[in-house]
Amino acid sequence: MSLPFLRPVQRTLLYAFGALPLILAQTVLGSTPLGAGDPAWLSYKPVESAIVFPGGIPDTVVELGSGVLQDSAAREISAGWRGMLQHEPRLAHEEGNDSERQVVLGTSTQIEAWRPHQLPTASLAHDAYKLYWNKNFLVIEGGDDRGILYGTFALLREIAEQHSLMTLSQKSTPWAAIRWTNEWDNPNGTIERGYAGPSLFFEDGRVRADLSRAAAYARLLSSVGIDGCTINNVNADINLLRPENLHEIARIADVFRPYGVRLSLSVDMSSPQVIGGLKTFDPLAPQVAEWWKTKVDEIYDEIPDFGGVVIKADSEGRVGPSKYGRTASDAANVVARALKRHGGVVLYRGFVYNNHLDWRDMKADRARAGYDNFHPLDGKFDDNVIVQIKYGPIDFQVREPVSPLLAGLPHTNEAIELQITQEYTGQQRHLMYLVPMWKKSLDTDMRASAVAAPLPVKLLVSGRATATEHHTQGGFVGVANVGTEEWLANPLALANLYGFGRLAWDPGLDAETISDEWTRLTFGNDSQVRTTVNKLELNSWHIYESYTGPLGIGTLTDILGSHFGPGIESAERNGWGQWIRADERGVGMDRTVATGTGYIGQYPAPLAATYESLATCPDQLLLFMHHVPYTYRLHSGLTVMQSIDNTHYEGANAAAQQVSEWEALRGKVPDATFAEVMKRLTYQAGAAIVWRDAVTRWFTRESGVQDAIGRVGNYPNRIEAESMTLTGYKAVDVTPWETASGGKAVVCNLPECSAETTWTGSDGWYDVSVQYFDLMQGHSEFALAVAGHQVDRWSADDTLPGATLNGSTSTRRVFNRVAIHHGDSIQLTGRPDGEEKAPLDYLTIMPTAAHAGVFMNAVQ
Ligand code: GCW
Repeated sequence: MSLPFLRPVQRTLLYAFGALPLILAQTVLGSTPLGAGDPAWLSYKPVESAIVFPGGIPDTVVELGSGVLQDSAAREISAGWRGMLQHEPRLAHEEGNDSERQVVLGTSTQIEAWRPHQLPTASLAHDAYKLYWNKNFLVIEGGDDRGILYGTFALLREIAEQHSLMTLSQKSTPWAAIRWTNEWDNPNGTIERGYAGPSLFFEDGRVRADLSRAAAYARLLSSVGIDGCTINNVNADINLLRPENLHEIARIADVFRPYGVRLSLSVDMSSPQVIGGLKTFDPLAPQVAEWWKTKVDEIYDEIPDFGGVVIKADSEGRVGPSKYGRTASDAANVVARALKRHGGVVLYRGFVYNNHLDWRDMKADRARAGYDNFHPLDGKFDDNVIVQIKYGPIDFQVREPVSPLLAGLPHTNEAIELQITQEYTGQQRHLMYLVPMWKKSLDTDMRASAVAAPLPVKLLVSGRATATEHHTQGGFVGVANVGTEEWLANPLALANLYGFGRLAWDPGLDAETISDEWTRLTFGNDSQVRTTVNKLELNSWHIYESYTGPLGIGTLTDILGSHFGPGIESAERNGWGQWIRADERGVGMDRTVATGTGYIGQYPAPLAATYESLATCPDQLLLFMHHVPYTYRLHSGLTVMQSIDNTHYEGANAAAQQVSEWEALRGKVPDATFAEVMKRLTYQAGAAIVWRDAVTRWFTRESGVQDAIGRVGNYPNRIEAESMTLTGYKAVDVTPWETASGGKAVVCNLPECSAETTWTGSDGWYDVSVQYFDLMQGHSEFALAVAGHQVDRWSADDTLPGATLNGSTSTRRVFNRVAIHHGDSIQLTGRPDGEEKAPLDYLTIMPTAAHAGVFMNAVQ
């Protein structure tokens, strides 16, 4: 049998047809890191120094104090001056000649001692900074040494944005004390819900020997004001608390310290029993309290600036205080008391719910769980406990109302938990800038009364919302899950890590400003690059939401598997409680007080009233709050069903459009970045079609309501693999059915199979796309031949999440501008590899002219 794969691709044919942008023929997401310790937004590209420092570049950096933080600040200024201004400053501990321009670093106290009574040293809070000129001195004053470092990064940001610093005068104080990331890293080097390769911290069950990436990460965190990092999974490996491991973990704290990042650990509540050998882990047992105290003292012996612990208990199979009939506050407090004298805190997660709910019970509701479990404990937590609450009551969905628990703990410290890693939001393969979504939560007004002043969530997590004994601090936790592949693998996803830090520092910043800052720092100040990148980032939430979960229903992803591709019914009829309650009559969870689960009643009255009434409930949250018929008319005037169809088609078209927008930046951003983003946007454009078709077909079948303009189920340019002439290939059903066109695919159980069709259209130039499945394991090979000539071949070597044919593993290969004549044979050949049986779904053949030569029109 001839092996088409061994024949060279017929390049002459490709060139003759002007094989456009081969990049568009690329569907495979490789894992090519741009290099260890990639500088991300700290790349310090050259700027016009005459604009920034019209009076001359300060040539000396004077550290008034000493210590690692001031040293880091001075080193950072050197790096910034070198990269952006092409000058190497002198580092000194004493000022030079008064007539020379110099940068002076010091705490308020040091500055007062340096120029007694001459400078306006207002009292600065911890971590706060001021930047100002005093004669020839550009002063970076910090409330403490960490404030100096934050001020330094702020100054460097100003330079990178090429602002004139002639009249620089800035003061900035962080919004809240807790600005942490959580990393869900496991000792074996994997990261739960991490999408950028292995851990920076662990490998093969131990702390990595080389921690240079961890150090580089601390620098990135510090540059946006993040002051804490929890290095291990909240599903905590209990062994990390053993003495030999703590000793190793201290090495990570050592590389964090120069950047003011305090290390913290996730701990398991059963530690006193499992590694302490006690008979119990009952938080009220004196020996348990003693164990925690001894363990915490041991930690501080190793890590004197240890930040504290994160606790996930009584949640998703983790044990907790309920085993002994104790409460979350009992559990949090026993650990908090051990930490107290060292200045450490407990972040106790509010993500406690029953994952064995009875789906038949129309009053059961997972969304209620946070409030039901924690509100009764308000005021019972010690003052160094902070309850860490996910922004929404379910689980990091593409749209959720804000968790009512945030307004339900007036006498408790609270932090909001945001997710930087894109678990349910496209796993960094889909573009989604999360800042606008986070801001929506932070800006939600939880006012307790119609006449009282607004009470936005951002105020609730500041620690200043109410003056009570146990409500003194708060903050922001971002689940980052960075890995060794360029932090978040997708270069554009780094705007989320950057944005998280900036918002935690100042939630008043708007999403546009943050995107633009990040873009300028990352790519420079070119206006076309700024416009394009900002547009892509700012539209991305809307686009992703449009082709996934509509009207607040939840993301509609496969919740029982990878949380990536569509899997609509996975939400239904199981104990996880992410129900969408869709049947032939209607859709949505009735969470009203009047007839539903009563969830809405957990909100303060005015907000509850808004959600309770169909007249005022926003369309975007309709199906989260209400069960309605498919014919229900939205405020937009569309019926629910028509809105689902329209948004999914618009979303898929918009996703395709992103590819051509990015194409315009070829040569304007680094080549490797360009290629990596292009691969991902190209993949996304195809995946959006898979999503579109799955969701619209599923709801059409369920509701019996047809798309008013006939798009759903009608794909004129598509040829199903199972309808082609098959040699060796066999048709199989795909589960869930809506994730394959026609519900079927073909698979090959022989060394090689083929699927062939004869072109019945007219002669012309066409773009051909092949929809196939690429499983996590296996590298099947494919070839496409037209009129007997191979025009393309590729390997299914991506690592899409999944081992079966479904919406998570469905992907496509696009080949543009190929000449096809009436009567030509079009043949696909597949060679399986292991369990990956060269699976094919369908072929699409579109006239090239119909869409200006670029394969971007998703309507196919
Ligand atoms: O979103 C879910 C994730 C789990 C995670 C859990 C949590 C670490 O699917 O992987 O567990 O949330 O936040 O604890």
